[in-house]
Amino acid sequence: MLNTAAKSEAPGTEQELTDGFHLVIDALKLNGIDTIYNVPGIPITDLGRMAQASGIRVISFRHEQNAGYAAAIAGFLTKKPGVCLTVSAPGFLNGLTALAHATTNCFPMILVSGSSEREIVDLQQGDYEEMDQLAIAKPLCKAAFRVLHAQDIGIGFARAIRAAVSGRPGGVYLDLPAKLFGQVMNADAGQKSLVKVIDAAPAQIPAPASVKRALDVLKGAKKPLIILGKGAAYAQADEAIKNFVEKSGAPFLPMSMAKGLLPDLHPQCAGAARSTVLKDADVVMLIGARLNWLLSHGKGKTWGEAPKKFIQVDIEPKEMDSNVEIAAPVVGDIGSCVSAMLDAMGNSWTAPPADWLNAVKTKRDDNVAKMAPRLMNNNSPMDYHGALGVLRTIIKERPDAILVNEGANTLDLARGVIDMYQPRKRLDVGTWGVMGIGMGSAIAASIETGKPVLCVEGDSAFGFSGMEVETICRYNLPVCVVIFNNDGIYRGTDKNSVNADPATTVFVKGARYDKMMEAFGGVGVNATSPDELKRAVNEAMDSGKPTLINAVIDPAAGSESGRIGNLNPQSVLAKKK
Ligand code: OXT
Ligand code: ADP
Ligand code: MG
Repeated sequence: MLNTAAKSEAPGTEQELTDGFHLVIDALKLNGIDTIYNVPGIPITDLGRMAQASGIRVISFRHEQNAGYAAAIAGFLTKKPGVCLTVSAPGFLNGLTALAHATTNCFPMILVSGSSEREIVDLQQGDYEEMDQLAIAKPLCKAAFRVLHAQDIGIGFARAIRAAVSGRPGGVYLDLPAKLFGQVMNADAGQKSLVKVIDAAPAQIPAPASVKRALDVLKGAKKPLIILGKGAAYAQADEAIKNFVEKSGAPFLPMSMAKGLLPDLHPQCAGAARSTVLKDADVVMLIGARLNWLLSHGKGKTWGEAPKKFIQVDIEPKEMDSNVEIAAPVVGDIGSCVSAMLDAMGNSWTAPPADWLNAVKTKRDDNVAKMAPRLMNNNSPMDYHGALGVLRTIIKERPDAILVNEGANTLDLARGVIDMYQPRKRLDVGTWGVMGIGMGSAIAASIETGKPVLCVEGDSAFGFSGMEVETICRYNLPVCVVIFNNDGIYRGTDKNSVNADPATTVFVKGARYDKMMEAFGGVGVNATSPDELKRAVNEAMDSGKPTLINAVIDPAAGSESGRIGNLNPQSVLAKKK
């Protein structure tokens, strides 16, 4: 229903009017967008107020980057574009990192930003917050548009929505100069100018020949492996994927945010035998996962000596052969591709050879057995395994809770220790390994799903978005933040041998992050042992009260860069000194 702004006043010409503010809100509502993540200010303060008054949920953050990360993960969770609304220049730039992150991770998101007057910006005459935002956004997102006239708002939003969710999803920038909001037009004409996007992400059916080729390659495998990536989680084709994997009988390896698509305790899960399956598999089928740095580009030591054939299922044709030859590309949306493969498998698919399945199982059982005793300790201060052991049990008991995770050791160890049981329950740093996604992801996860959220954060990682604990308290969200406080980045033990400045990687010793939560009316707890941690997290998850637990971790427990220390360049000169 159109949101009419006013009536024209000229006698004898009375007509219903609308304006840019109302048309933006109507365009969003018409397309089912019911939440905006924003930071208010000139020129979008009233837009936020009016959107809220019209029934859209407007979540106001303390910093646009966090609002942007919230929008990005909302897109991942819902398959609808997450919308972030920012003010011009500095607000826009703050949101831009998140837009680039969304694009890199293939999450649909729209960054809507107010901007300054075109005439002044283009002549560089120094407008309030002057910046050519469209030009700056363009290389960092999938598409970028500017709307100059009220009658184009409908088309502008339609283009942005379609660009964000169709094909490979990604970030879209929509530039709305301040003047646009006040432009007035006839309400009827305004309503007619709006566009409800029909079939925004059309199914992309794979070519039957590509499906047959993929199954032929898979059938020929002696040591098959299926790798599930976050594209598979995004696709929401959970049942088809589960049926396909089970029918294939092949071990599967979930990438970090694909954990839980099938439970980590599924008998075919090879998560705990990662190096073995990557090294020894002869045929690898990638479903919604790219052969980027996280998979060592499909070559080198990680992948072993034996020749391999890759099958890749992806919506983006250009992804094929990006790092190594893809023997069987299947281009289409994952739901359609996996269903087509499942149909074409028939009823007599033969399970992979038993020696392969046994080898994977043996390695998995070994690794699980090796880790088990480390998870049971009750040391104080805690080590990572002791603390994660209790969180692992808590997620097992509450499988529909959402786990947000960032840090270095805190990330890498939690990924291995905490088993996931349901799809799209693990949200983390994504393709760029970005610190700062924590609070935005937790807030959006809670808003979009209504589920409780457990946020496991390194103390450094938390610092990137920590002020949003006020947002969590303000909206009274069921978010429990656990900070693995080891006094620093990777470890709290570094020393500066030259002067009195602290070493570059350490923070204030013994900091009490729990006090931050108390400052805003939330619950703060200082936990010094796994027992205390368990009690505090269970209480938070039961009560749903915003809670922050400062989990005291041994400052010497972590390792440099967690599990990716090998990526640090080495200085030959520093070593010689
Ligand atoms: O098979 P093997 O034998 O090899 O064993 C594997 C599995 O089979 C086994 N496993 C299991 N065993 C038993 N049981 C179970 N259930 C099980 N599951 C698995 O365990 C091993 C390991 O398995 P895994 O983890 O699957 O495999 P692996 O080899 O690690 O996988 C490789 C990767 C690459 C896929 C994986 O490591 C990965 O996904 N890594 C992501 C890493 C990442 O993105 N890190 C974040 C960036 S690090 C750094 O850049 C940081 N910064 C800089 C910075 C950033 N990032 N951003 C911005 C905006 N500014 C600056 C900063 C500032 S981190 C950081 C802060 C760090 O400090 P914090 O205080 O926050 O954190 P702490 O470190 O805690 O202090
Ligand atoms: P991970 O980090 O988990 O390995 P990536 O982000 O590297 O995952 O890969 C995700 C892939 O999934 C991208 O190549 C993207 O094109 C693809 N993708 C996303 N959504 C779909 C979909 N609905 N159907 C098919 N492929 C998809
Ligand atoms: Mg730390």
